[in-house]
Parts: sequence; C-alpha cells; structure tokens
Amino acid sequence: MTTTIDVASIRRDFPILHTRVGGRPLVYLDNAATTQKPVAVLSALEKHYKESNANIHRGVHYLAERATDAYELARKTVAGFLNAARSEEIIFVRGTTEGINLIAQSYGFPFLGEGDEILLTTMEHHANIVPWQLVCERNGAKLRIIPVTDSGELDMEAFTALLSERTKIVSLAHASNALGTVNPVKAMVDKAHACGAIVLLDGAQAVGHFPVDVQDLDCDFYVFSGHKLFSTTGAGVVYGKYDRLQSMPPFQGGGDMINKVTFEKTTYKRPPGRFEAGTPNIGGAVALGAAIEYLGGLDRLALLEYEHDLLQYATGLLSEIEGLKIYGRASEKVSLISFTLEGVHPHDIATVLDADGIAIRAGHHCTQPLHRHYGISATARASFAYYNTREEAEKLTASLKKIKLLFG
Ligand code: 7TS
Repeated sequence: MTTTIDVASIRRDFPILHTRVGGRPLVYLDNAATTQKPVAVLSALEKHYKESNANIHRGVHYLAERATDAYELARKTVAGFLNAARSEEIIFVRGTTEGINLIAQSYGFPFLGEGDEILLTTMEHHANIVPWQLVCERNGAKLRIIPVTDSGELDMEAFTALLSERTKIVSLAHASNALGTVNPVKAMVDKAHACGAIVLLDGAQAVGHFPVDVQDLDCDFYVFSGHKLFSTTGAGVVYGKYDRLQSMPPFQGGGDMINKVTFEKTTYKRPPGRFEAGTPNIGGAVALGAAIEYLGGLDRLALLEYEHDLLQYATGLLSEIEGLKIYGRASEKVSLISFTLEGVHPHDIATVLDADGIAIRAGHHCTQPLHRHYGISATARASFAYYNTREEAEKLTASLKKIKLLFG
C-alpha cells in the first residue's frame, strides 16, 4: 500500500464515523450523496454563531462587521481553492443545483435563442439536465447529447462531431456521480472554445476528490456543493469568469443585490453581489471556508493516491463476486463503484447492507437517462472518501457475498 496519510488520525477528526449501527461500527460509503464533516467545520460553525452572528453587508455594528468579514474571507478562501483570478468571481448559492439554475436563467434565458444548441452528456445528473430543458422550452434552443461508451467514458469523436457554430454552451460533469468517470474537461473546453461555445463544469463530484484549477481548465463556469466537500448543506459555489458574470442579469431579485431601487427602475450591484439576493447562508459560507482550510492542512495529492488505491482494491474485491456487474470502468475514476448483483434488487442490497451497518445508496442516483442507456432502472453505489479504509471495503464485500447466498 502506497499511502502516506494517517487515516486513523483523520478518522478521529470526523465524530460521526464512530457511530454504531445496531451494535456494529458504521461503514459510511455514501460520500457521493454527502460527505461527513470534520470537527474543524463543526467548530467553525458553532464559533460563528456564538461569536459573530449578525446579518451581513448592512449593519455598521461590531457583530455585523465581524460577520461580513467572515463571509467575505470565505469567498477569498474559495477563490484560492479554485485558483480563481479574483474573489468577485465567486458567488455563494445553495448548492450545485441552484448554481446551474442560476447560469441557465441568467445566461441561458437572455443569450440563447431558436436554433442554438446546448451540449450535455448522457451521464449528467438531473440538476444538469432539467435547468437546460427549461431554457429550451422558453427560448427554442435544443439539447444535444454526447453519448457514453460501454466503459462509461465520453465518446470524444461524437463530441467533436456534435460541436458546431450552433453550440452555445457545453455543460457537463467534471466527474460522474453514477459512473465515477473523470471527464477530459480541459481538452473539451479547448474544443468548445474553438467553436465559440462556453463551458460549464459541474464539479459536485470532483472537488472532494482532487484539486481543481479553474484558470488552468479555462472553463467559463464551475459549480459545486459545500456538503460534498466536507462542509454543511445549503451552501455552494458558482465560479464564473468576471466579464461573463458582468454581462449577465440577476437570477433573483431582492435585498442586497441592488445599487438603487425606484418604482420606475432598479440598478444592480456588480458581481458577485448582483447574484446574491437576500440573506445568504452566512454560517454555511464560513463553514465551507473552514472545510477548505481543513483540506489545506492535508496532503491532497496523497489523499488522491490513497483513494485511488482504495478504489482499485475495492474494485478487485467486488469483481470476484459472481453475478456482480460494475457500471463505470473508465481509466480515470473518482472513488465510487456502481454495481448490480444478479437476482437482487439494488434497494434490497442497500437494506441488507444497512443491517450490517454499511451505508450505500441504491436507485438511479438522479441519472435516469444514463440508467436507461444501460437498460437498467437502478444500481447500488458504494462511494468512498479519504477517511474510508480497506477494512471497510472488505466488510462491504463480505456482506455482499452473504446477500448473494441469501438471495441466490
Ligand atoms: N451534480 C452532480 C454530479 C451530483 O452528483 C449532484 C448530487 C448534483 C449535481 C446536485 O447537487 P446538490 O448538492 O445541489 O443536490 N448528487 C447526489 C448523488 O449522487 N447522491 O445524492 C446526491
């Protein structure tokens, strides 16, 4: 094993991992749905509400200034995390879903029209499909879909063939929540730009696994959810190139996003304020900053290597189970495995595993078109984080073998 990280010590940072389920130690393998939170994040949230709670950008009093400073510091921390050129390129939203809806409405509604094309992929989460369908219904634009191969990779020839001067936006997952595939997004951004299209990357399943550099990728937009990055639910991020954001109208109207309001006309703040109507999730932004600081204290490349090793190990173990089929065999994958087991419904797998203290997810994982593509309605999915262990992969395998005997 090549690990240089101290997993036992990392696990001590995550109190919930020490839960017992019906007397058995919890094996948490549902990290693609949401990750667990280290004490550093929980403490930052508590400290914020104990010492700095106030509304932001409005009061001049001591607490209002502390809260505003903490919120804006979190924005800077996120900008550094993504290597954005400036912190004004970071907009706080509720999560990936709201982020994509923001872009669909503030970019898609005003800038796309009849005959324009939006390129998605077969493996997209519904959050990166439905907002674009709303754009198509309203503006007469069309969805075009980049297919996936049997191994769960994008068909790059098809992508090239689908690109044309009609393509206005390419919107795709950096990493797939159902297959684990890490898409070759940098090359795709280059190709899309060469055709005059812009690119949105859905980083929900990427940021928790490997470092992301938006300037290097040169993507126009990047979105992610804090809760998949070891922070709380309800706070996520839209990164957008500043000039692009500056050209876009607001997505929601309300307090704090305006310069001047009269009944005749309202003028809007510059980004990011323009896109943050109302009181945001201040505590969530602070917690997200703390999660990024926590990760910054770990060797991220070592974590990546560790997760890669764990994925290989678990894939090897699961592959030995007769009748188990893995969906997603891409050469570059984040650490998750979706599978079916002959003769057993994925929901039954998840239920029996739960009785053994093992948490996985079963269903379509909000990727119905992808499941339809493979001719199935559901899969079971074990998704790992750097705090999971080989021993947990072994427990999963043993329980699956038991299920096979039970149902087989
Ligand atoms: N995009 C991808 C690739 C995702 O995996 C998810 C959530 C979303 C968007 C939506 O994120 P949200 O935070 O706004 O809900 N994926 C999953 C999952 O795989 N299981 O539960 C949620």
